[in-house]
Amino acid sequence: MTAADTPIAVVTGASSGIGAATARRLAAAGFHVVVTARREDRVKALAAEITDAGHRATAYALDVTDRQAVDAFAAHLDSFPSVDVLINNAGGALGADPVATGSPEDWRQMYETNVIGTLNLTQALLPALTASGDGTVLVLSSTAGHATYEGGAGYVAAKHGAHVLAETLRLEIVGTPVRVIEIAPGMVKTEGFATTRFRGDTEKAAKVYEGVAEPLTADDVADTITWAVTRPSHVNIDLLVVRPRAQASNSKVHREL
Ligand code: 8X3
Repeated sequence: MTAADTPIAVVTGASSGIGAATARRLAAAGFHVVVTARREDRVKALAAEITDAGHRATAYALDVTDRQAVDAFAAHLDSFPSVDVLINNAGGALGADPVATGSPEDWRQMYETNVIGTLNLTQALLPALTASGDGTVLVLSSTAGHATYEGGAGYVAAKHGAHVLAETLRLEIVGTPVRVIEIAPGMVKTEGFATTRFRGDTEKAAKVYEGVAEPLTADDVADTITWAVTRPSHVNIDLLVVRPRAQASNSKVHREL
């Protein structure tokens, strides 16, 4: 960790799900968390909740795809003693259509949030992470970043992009005091992921988890992220794939129906 008393961790997409759970866990582990998302009311409420629990948190409204806003955010962080950890969590899926009929606009948006958003934050904060003397860039990819499935191509392509970004960055900055961690979760039941993917169709969203005894929770993934980030500085968890026991691959899921 940095010489500063309290290390600073930036979490994107912290308005709900894995991002919010990760912010709670990192705050409890001793980080001052800077929680960002487009929905300002949500990150403000989360920061207040974390502060009320006796930990440290700051809210900042941010769209990771807006480079000017990201640069302004990086400038704002100059007033903090350091920036030690970046959790690139913002992202998500839109649609589950076959290649033959998928919407190019969905594909574009998924590339923007999952890849360009991660690129924006990583580029903007890398100088500060390096200056901390002990920085961590974490990319929350997905098992979709490692294998494909029918109806998944747009999301799978975007998550492969996020995986490649992490892998390439690790090669390029080796020798600097920044490690690059990729966490690739499989089936995680969060409040928003499937509902967003199916544009509010809760029936279709529920089908994703139908009969699966225990999909991962946002907190399971947050626990994994926090574990990876709190390893000693010289230990780099390059890539960690985490799935529920009931899931053997992207398309092999045990359902009790
Ligand atoms: C989520 C995993 O299987 O919906 O990142 O693509 S999956």
